Amino acid sequence: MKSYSLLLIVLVFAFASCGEKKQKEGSEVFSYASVEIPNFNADSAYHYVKTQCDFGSRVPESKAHKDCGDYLVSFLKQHADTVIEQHFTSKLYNGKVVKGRNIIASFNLQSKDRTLFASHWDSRSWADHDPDPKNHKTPIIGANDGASGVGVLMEIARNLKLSPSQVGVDIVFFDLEDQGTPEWDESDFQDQSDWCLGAQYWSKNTHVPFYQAKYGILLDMVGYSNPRFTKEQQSMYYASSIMNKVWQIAKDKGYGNMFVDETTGGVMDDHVWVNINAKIPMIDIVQHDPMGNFFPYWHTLKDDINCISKNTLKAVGDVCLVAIYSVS
Ligand code: AHN
Ligand code: ZN
Repeated sequence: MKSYSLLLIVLVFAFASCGEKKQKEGSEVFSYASVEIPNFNADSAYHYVKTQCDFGSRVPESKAHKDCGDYLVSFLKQHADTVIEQHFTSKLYNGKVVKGRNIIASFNLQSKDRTLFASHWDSRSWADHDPDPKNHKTPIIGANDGASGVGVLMEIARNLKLSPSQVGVDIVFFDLEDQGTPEWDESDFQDQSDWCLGAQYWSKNTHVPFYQAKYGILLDMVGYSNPRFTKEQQSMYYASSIMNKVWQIAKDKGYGNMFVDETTGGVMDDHVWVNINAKIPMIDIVQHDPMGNFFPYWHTLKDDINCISKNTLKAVGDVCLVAIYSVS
């Protein structure tokens, strides 16, 4: 009799602590809060990716770039508390000065505890990695390289409007990430400062003075089928505990086949400048392999909507939503 009531007490406790499942990753211990996590709709994210692609290549100084920028601003204005546009100019690798436009949307401005999400929204002006050399000077559509991360974050913005989060969230769409020196040009920027021009600008001129976030997540090329998101070296250098946390979330959600426990070399991407200049620990979720390659159609004319897998968008979106709503 006595042992039955003991069993009952144990069971009640086991149930009560369900939402507080403790996780261990290295020395890191964190708990999932028992809050409802909104549903990331992959069809919706796919639609946002396609809409961007339908404008054409979003390369600097083009109509598609202007129109897509306007679309992103108007979308975010319908979902966020505030939207700030940063207009700036930058010099490309060849000395040409172009206009850039970073777009920043903020949610739950009251909260001092903030998380930063970002992606680049420009597409590359040259398909310099295309197998056919005659395409090397043609702009790409950038469905995966550009639109995928933005599409996932738009779907997150839609969810944040419907189900406001405890933490404050800032979503930044960086411009001019992908205009680094083409492979057919001789110029050599040893420090790779010809890439990520929008992130370089924002990280030195944040949209509000002294902006701080607890951590940041950059999404780059997050739409290809059966991706391998590795623990990229720059992210591990600046923000290993965030990276381990996010990979643990992915594993717990059943996405361990995409978020693999493998380290790969550093990628020059927007997060590097956010880490260096804004001093916000930011990781990059990016498809990358030990040879330093990205997805098979990287910087080719085939980086179009056919590259996009709803499963991949869903996995990345789900992981980000858990990070926002359920992990402190
Ligand atoms: C370099 O190739 C130097 N960086 C890759 C960053 C990138 C390009 N992300 C998307 N396109
Ligand atoms: Zn690129």
